[in-house]
Amino acid sequence: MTTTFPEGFLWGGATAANQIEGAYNEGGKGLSIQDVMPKGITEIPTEGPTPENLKQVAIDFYHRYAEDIALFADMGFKVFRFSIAWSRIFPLGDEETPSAEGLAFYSRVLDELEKHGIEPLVTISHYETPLHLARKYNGWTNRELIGFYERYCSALFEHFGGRVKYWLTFNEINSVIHEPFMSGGIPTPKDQLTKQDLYQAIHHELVASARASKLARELMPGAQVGCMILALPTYPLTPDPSDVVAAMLTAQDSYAFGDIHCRGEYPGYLLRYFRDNGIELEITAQDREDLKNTVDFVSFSYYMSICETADPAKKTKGPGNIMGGVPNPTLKASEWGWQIDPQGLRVALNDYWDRWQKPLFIVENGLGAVDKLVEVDGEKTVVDDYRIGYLNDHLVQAREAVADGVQLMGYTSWGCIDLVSASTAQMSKRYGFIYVDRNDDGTGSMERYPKKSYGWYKEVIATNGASL
Ligand code: BGP
Repeated sequence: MTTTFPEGFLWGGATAANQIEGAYNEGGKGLSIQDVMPKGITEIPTEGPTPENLKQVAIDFYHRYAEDIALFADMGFKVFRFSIAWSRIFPLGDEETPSAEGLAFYSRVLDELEKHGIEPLVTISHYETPLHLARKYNGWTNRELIGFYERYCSALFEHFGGRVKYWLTFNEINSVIHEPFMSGGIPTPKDQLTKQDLYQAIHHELVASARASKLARELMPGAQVGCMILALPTYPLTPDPSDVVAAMLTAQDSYAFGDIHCRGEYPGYLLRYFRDNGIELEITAQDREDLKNTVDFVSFSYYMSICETADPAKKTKGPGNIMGGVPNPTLKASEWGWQIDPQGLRVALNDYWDRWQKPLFIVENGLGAVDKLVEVDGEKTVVDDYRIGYLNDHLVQAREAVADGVQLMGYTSWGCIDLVSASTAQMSKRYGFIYVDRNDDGTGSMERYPKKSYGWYKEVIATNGASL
């Protein structure tokens, strides 16, 4: 008998505020770092907001949330992952009092989810540090951000505590190693940022994350707090033991974040890395106490695996290796070079479960592709069999992992509705089950059209995965 997904499995979709909401200067919102990133991760941030930044309007979820949530409900979503824009609640980030208007918007979103019986899964910080905190404090390099984040969490937990059970502290917290501005609000250019400052910033985020867990336990009994990690299963490029060790060391970049969140202290291999690189962090006795507030579950994104090698001559870089590693010669890739490896998901699930023994939640997975709107039986749609194939293959592997004994809470596919891409800042890299008529030049009617994958996913949810 094939093992199926557990009863009550949380099927749904995932988004982030800056990629869907738009209304970047409405409702009392302050600027976030995304408002000066019109080109995604590739270019230097602009001085101020510029009209070509598609995130200014995004897919206008700020005004269309009711319509969009109704579509998610029609697909049968049990859970919807979204982020709260920090700069809607604290426009500058360092104020004393939260914005009533900002809180009211998310309260309306929660009303709508409750109406449809959809469980919210809230990311507290998803690549959208208030710009003022980046510019005035140099982002997370500054210890003061722990206090600002804690105040922000208190406001959320006090207002939404009874309504939101599942919380994620920082989106893809390990990505700060590669993307210090997007992930850590650190404006210092990457090549000028010292390892010392980078790891001190990481330390502040880790303490803030642990303090959020502590606060959640105090203010919201019954709530569950998870960390969120960018999963990057790392294989040795060849069976040469030197490549195996190289892969092990690269994998530790991601493991470290889960280890600290799950074990409450720094792992030995990271302390060694600090010693070897002359990094001496300021870690107070209180920090050590705080870090002991471990998470209830581990969530992660999964898009690709990578290879690693010790041989400098083989250290090629594929277009998809934005987080490091070298391409795997056995795998095909998406149009953006992200290598497609469904079995890697089973590997990651088994690995994380064995390592941390905490329930796991796949909170991002999906295929970015160029979609073409066509007419079928008089209705506009996208025939996205490639996306169905991708998702089906990954879910089959998730089911294998469940059969392996992994405790899996749920699956939220990334960009369940088309949204602005994080890396390219464009619309044309689409992930959704729902097509949004908006183009890279900002034109388009904003109409929503269900794609073929919409009906496919609805069936997957209705059958709890038996249709895969
Ligand atoms: C993750 C981010 C998301 C999302 C996704 C897809 O790293 O958490 O915000 O955008 O990747 O990436 P992209 O939009 O660059 O294709």
